[in-house]
Amino acid sequence: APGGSWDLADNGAYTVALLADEVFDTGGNAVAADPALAGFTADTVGPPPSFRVEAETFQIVSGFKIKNNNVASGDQYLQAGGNGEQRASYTFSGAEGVYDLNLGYFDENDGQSQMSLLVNGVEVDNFIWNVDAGGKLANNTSFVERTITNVSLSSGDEIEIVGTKDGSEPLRTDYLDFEFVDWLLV
Ligand SMILES: [Ca+2]
Ligand SMILES: [Ca+2]
Ligand SMILES: [Ca+2]
Repeated sequence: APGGSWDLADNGAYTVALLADEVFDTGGNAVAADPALAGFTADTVGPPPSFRVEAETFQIVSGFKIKNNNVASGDQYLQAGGNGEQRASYTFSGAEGVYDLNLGYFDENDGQSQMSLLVNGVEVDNFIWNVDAGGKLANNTSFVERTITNVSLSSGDEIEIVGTKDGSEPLRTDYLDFEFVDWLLV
């Protein structure tokens, strides 16, 4: 391959040429040169681009309400609709692979909520909103991202966020970014 391995820049049509005096039969007779012995097309698939799914587009299973706020991505986020379990789901439909997930949310300083992220009912992360770095409302100071690394995903997998609000921190959840890491090993 050009450069030693196949990559996107190498995609295209190739011709295999046989040079003179390079291939011989058992009697020592050279096979005639053939400038167009064979051809093939290289069609390497590149990594899928990163993409964002707004939390407010998740299907609400219990609790969560959609709130408007122009500090949020997409001008909306999910927010706890009361005490008890808040749950929302998203059905993954991207390319099969390993992804880093970046959850954008507002970790306010007036509560320490709890959230889990599940894939097909299996918990892949569970964390307390205890960054508490900024203010007590949704704004630039309270906004944080949590990265959940190396999550294997296939089309049709159900991703769920499940949490419980605490104090005056109502679990304001903004988005989930999907960053492709690698293809799934088969
Ligand atoms: Ca907090
Ligand atoms: Ca608050
Ligand atoms: Ca949002």
